[in-house]
Amino acid sequence: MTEKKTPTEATSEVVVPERTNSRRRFLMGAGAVVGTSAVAWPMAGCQPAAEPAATPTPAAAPAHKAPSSHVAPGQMDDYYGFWSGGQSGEVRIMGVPSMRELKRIPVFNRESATGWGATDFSKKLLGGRMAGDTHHVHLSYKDGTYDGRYAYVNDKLTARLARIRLATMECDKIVEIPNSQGTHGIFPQRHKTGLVLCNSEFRTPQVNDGRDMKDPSKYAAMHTAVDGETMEVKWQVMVEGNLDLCATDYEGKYSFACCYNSEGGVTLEEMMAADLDHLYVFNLAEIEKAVAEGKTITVGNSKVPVVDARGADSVYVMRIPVPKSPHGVNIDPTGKYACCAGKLSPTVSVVQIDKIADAFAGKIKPRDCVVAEPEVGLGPLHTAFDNRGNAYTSIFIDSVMTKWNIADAIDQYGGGSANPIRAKVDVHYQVGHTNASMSETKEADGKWLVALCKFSKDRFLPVGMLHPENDQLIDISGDQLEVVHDGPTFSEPHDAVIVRRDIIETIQVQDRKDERFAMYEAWAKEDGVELQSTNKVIRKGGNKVRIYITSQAPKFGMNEFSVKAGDEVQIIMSNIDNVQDLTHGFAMCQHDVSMIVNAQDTQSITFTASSQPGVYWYYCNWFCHALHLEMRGRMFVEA
Ligand code: RUQ
Ligand code: CUA
Repeated sequence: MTEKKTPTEATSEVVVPERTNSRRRFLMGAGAVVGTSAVAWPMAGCQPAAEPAATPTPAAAPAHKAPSSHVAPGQMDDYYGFWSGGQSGEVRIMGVPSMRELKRIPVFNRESATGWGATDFSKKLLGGRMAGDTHHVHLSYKDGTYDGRYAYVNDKLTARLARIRLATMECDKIVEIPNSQGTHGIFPQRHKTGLVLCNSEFRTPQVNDGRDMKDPSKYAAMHTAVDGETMEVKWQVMVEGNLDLCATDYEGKYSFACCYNSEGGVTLEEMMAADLDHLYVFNLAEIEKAVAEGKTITVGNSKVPVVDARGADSVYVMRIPVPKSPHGVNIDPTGKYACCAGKLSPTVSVVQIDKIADAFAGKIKPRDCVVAEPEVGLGPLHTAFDNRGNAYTSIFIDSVMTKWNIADAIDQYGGGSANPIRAKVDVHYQVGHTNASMSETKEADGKWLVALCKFSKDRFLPVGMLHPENDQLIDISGDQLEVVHDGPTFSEPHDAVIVRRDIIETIQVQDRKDERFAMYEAWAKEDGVELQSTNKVIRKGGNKVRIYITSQAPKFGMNEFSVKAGDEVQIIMSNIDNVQDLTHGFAMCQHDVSMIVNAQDTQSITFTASSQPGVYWYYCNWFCHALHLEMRGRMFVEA
């Protein structure tokens, strides 16, 4: 093992070129290489053999020839892309291949446009929290492909899992995961809407109540199962290593987690010390059996049953040794292989899933499940697939995408002469996640690949200190990889899935089946009113006032109402227009109140009336009609 350097030491040796753009790339490379240069395993074979040279970036397309991703004005995309929104806490919907942003779905964030985080229902889901960090979006499955019902997304910041109902593209559930910090990788089961498995990346004392704070050897992490239908936490498995990315098989037998810190370290140096870390395999049937039989503990205040699987391999968990701080684990569309990207090793370890049962039974060693380990480049992170037996791995340090063939990689590992590397293409720059059209399903179709690059550097107009990230679209339909589109993005989409458009069916006016309608109906029943026809001020006890109001373009059902200074005012507004996209809003001047109310929808929001008596205008803040500006009324605040 060569001597380790901290990133600061390494970068301080770098002669900084004049242009800031190049400097940034240089620094990234130098800093990142600390990880790899310090890695002994398996550096012996680390020199890329006869790999094809990276394809040069295509020059700007000539004006007369549209790129293959061109979607003409008025034409629709073939795919929905679901992008996480990173630190923005949201989820984004993109059209693929045009890479046009179609919508933002607020989830863990406060959003002014829709009132998410301010409306009564969203406040209830968020429980007062206003920030999030979404990384991984995945859709619910049936028989190995998407069923179009739900999307699930993690929140790393507060260890939460949220669900989006795809019919409305709105968040309908959020659950907080106990005994966890840094919930990172998530993956739903693929045979049906079953469990959603969630990894906590940060190890903490269990119980985290002040005990064992300074003793990391007592820290542990949780692999948590949430019921994808009810969004209740069903069980947890406690393990010693911190868990990164997550995957599930196609049969409902196993879930997988990459563990990059087998050292149990709490500093960078400690976490990078070992040459081998692990791919954890969780045996779901055995875990559920233990839960059913009560062979569980509880941790802290949580009632969730916990299977304690720390220490040695057991019927519950097996640890397959893989080099070195592995990051992404992805299952190929045949369901046969789990591909685990080495991050600090230039390799991807390919685990043959049908060997796992023998390893659990002790007939073979866990490491014997590895059937290939191709060298794909420096800093492999995530892998996507086509329908022709090829894998596409994002290579962070080299800033390339590598296409390699799984069968050839297995042949090479077994001593054969095949070269699995098929093609490479430069991406710009430092690619993190990647995904291909339908890649996470058995219906992978090998058409489009996205490379979510963490840095764009010199590719766009400079916009201040932070440059956009760059989501690049790559045509993978041919033998080579062709970058066809640069997509600047803000606030770090970490991951994306690309879904055939026929799978998604949205509603055009609210069907009033969302869970939140039960809440509105209960209030209406209590007050003896009909939500969609009532315009009325109802004084509740004390200083509480409930206001039922309707909207129908271009008028509110009530032009004025009166409250007292300091009243707690709840607006319950129903949009009774029954036309698609005929959206109204309710905005109250000087009160920080703004919310969207879609066609046939009801929304509610609660605020404190100003202590300053006077006239306050409310208005419709979503364009709805030629007389949209006239759609307003007065709130009289009386002393
Ligand atoms: S991680 S760059 Cu949050 Cu998905 Cu891999
Ligand atoms: Cu109603 Cu604008």
